[in-house]
Amino acid sequence: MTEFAPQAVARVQDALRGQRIETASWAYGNSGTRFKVFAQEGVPRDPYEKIADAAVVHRYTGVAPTVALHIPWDKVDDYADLARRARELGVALGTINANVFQDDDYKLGSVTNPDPAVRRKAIAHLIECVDIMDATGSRDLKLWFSDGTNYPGQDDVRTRQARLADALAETYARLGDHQRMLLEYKLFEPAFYMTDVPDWGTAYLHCVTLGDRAQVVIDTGHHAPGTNIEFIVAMLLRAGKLGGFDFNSRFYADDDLMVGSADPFQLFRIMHEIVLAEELDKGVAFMLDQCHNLEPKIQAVIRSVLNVQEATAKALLVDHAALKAAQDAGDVLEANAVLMDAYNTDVRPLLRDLREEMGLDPDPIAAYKRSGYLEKVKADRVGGTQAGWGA
Ligand code: RM4
Ligand code: MN
Repeated sequence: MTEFAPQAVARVQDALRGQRIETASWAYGNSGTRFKVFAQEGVPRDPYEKIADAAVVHRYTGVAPTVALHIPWDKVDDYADLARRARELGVALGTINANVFQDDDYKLGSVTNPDPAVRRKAIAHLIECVDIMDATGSRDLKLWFSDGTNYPGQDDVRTRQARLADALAETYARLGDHQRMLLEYKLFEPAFYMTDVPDWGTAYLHCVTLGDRAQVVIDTGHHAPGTNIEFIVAMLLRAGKLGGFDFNSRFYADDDLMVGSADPFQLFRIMHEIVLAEELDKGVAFMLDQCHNLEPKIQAVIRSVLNVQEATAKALLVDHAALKAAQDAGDVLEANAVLMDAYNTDVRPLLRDLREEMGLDPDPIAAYKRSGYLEKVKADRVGGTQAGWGA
């Protein structure tokens, strides 16, 4: 195995110290499939308890200082108070995710619905989410639309695109100067014949029309099998349109498994593009969008944060000068070997050292387990209704 110079290790550790990974409030609640939601003991019963769990993830990892909210799953009377509580716990509220996919009204779509009254309702919700961002101090509004059709001929494709463009423009106009709109795409599901924002090209076209603060978000689970996601990363970076990631893993469809579990090499390749473009600390949001149906949730979120860190550390270890020299010389095998040397490095010792320097336990999962937090919340969080988006 290649030995890396101490200066290279120090540079990697510096970059990792500044990395930020946002966790998702819904990862802490109960989740499942359309067949069954398996409840877990100790699961939060309200947004305040979800934030407490997110704060625990940050306490042990040191790199997860924000938590994303999903509205209305995380609806509270006073968002400024929720933000204050988050600050007390050492974290902040992050991206606001809009939800226009769970009302009966949205059967034929939300912002693309043929009925203008339904479209108005959906747009009002998107604007309400910006009001919430003002109260929470959030930078990003993340939009994912389940809109689409199940049968050819069900509705007109171009008309639906025009409705979508109008809704996005109205919402974009409501954003403050420091706020961004992140538009997510997804290949299929729940619509089966045609999805209104199925791919990065569609998301990109809308974002270009809207302006600089409209950016595309890549949910790693939202592609066809075999899609070269790092190519999409490179294209969007080149166009200045990569707003962030919803990280998770997939084997089949939108499985929402832990990032870096199904294909850690893919995660490395994605982070390599980010590092190459020097975009690690320039505003690309690294978010988790996962559900932990079987495994203990907080521990799974910690594991996911560590997986992103490990992939980033490996990407930072790529010797760019050697890579470029091999590429320029047309040395296919050497170029590939430079990349694989970095990927095959065990970065766990480097990360353990870094955590010690940051005043953290070198083994976040062991430290979390020793803390007794899960046992405590299991005992405390009795009664009430557990959070979950129910399936
Ligand atoms: C969607 C999409 C969104 C997420 C919802 C729960 O598939 O990934 O980002 O908010 O699921
Ligand atoms: Mn997502």
